[in-house]
Amino acid sequence: MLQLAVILPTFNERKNIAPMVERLDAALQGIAWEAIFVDDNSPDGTAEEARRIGRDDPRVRVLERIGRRGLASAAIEGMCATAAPVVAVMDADHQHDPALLPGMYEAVMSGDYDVAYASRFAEGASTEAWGRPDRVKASGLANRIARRVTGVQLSDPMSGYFMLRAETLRADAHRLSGVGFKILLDILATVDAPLRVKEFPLNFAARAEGESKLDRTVVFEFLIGLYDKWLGRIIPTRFALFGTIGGLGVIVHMAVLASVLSALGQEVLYSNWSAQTEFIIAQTSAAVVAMSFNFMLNNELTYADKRLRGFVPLLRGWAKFAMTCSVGLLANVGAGAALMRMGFHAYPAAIVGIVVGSVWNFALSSKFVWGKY
Ligand SMILES: Nc1nc2c(ncn2[C@@H]2O[C@H](COP(=O)(O)OP(=O)(O)O)[C@@H](O)[C@H]2O)c(=O)[nH]1
Ligand SMILES: [Mg+2]
Repeated sequence: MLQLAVILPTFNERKNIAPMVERLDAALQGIAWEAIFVDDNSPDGTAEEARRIGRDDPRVRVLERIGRRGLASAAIEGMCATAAPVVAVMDADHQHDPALLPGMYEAVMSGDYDVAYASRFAEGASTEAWGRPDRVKASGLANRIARRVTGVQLSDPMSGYFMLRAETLRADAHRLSGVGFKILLDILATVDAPLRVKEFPLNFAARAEGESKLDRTVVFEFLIGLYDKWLGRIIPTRFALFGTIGGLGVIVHMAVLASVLSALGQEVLYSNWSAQTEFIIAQTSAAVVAMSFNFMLNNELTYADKRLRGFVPLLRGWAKFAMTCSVGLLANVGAGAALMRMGFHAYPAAIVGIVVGSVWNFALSSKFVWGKY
C-alpha cells in the first residue's frame, strides 16, 4: 500500500531527475513511495525525462502544468495529487539529502509530530557545501524576521524540505496563499491548530546540475509572503508590486524630464528650436526611460519567477511591454476624460484614469509579456 509521496517541483532540472530517482530508491527501502515531479513545462524537457523514467518505474509520476509558474503552487498541487497518506516536499536539484526521509517519515507516523522538516540552521546542520555565504546570511535574516512576525519558533522556517500528513495539508489547502517560495512557513502560519514540529539537521548541499531560479533575495521574498498574508486578498500581491513600481516610474519620469529640459534649454536660446519641440523630446525620452525602468524592475521583482533572460527575450518583452503601456495610456486618458465630461474635478478624474490604466497594464502585461497569451 502506498505510504509516502515525495513532491519535487521542477523547472529546468532534466539532468537531476534520474540521479534523484536513484537516490530516493536507495533512501526509501522498506517504504512504499511514489515521486511526483511537478514541472512547469520546462523548456529543457524535464517532464519528458521524468515520463521516460516513469514508463519503467510506475513510482515516478509527472504533473505537468502548462502556462503557469511558481514553486509554492507546484508544491501544493503536487501534494493534492496523491493518494498517499503522507507527503514530503523537496527540491529536485540535490540540495536536499533524501537520506533524511525515513527519519522524517517515522516522526510523522509516530503520531508525536504533525510536521517533520529539514533545517539548514539546526544544531548539527551545515550550509558550508552550499558555497553561497551571501544567501546563508540573507536566509538567516529572513528567518529572524519570520520568527518575530509569525511567532513560529523554528530554526529555519524558510526551509523547502518537509513532510506532513496529507490530510493536515488538505484541510487548509484552500487557505494557503501559494505565492512565493516559502510554502512551509505558509502552512505553519495558516493552519489554526498549533502543529507539532520535529526538526532534522540538514547538510545543505550545492546544487548538482543547472542553475537556481530563486535568486531574488530571500528577504524580499519573505516580505512579499508577509504582505500576501496581510493584504493580499484585498489588493493582489503582484498588482501591489506592479503599482509600487509604477509609482517609482513616475519619479524617474519626472527626473529625466527635468534634466532633459534643462539640457535642451540652452539649445532653445541659440537655435530655432521651439519650446514645444523641446518639451516633446524631453517628454518622449522621459517616457521611454521610465517605461524601461518599470519593465526591468517588474521583470526582476514582480515576475522574478517568470523572469525573462537573455538579450532577445528581454528585447521582445520590452517591446510587448511598450505596446501594453501605450494601450494603458489610452485607457488612462479615456477614463479620465470621460469623468471630466461627467463633471468631475481634474484631479480625481486623473487618479481614476491612472488606476484604470494601471489595472489595464497589469492585466495585459501579466498575460502578454510574462505569461502565455
Ligand atoms: N514547478 C516549479 N518548480 C520550480 C519553480 N521555481 C523553482 N522550482 C524548483 O524548486 C526547487 C528549488 O529551486 P531552486 O532554483 O533550486 O532555488 P534555490 O535552491 O533557493 O536556489 C528546484 O527543484 C526548482 O527546479 C517554478 O516556478 N515551478
Ligand atoms: Mg536549489
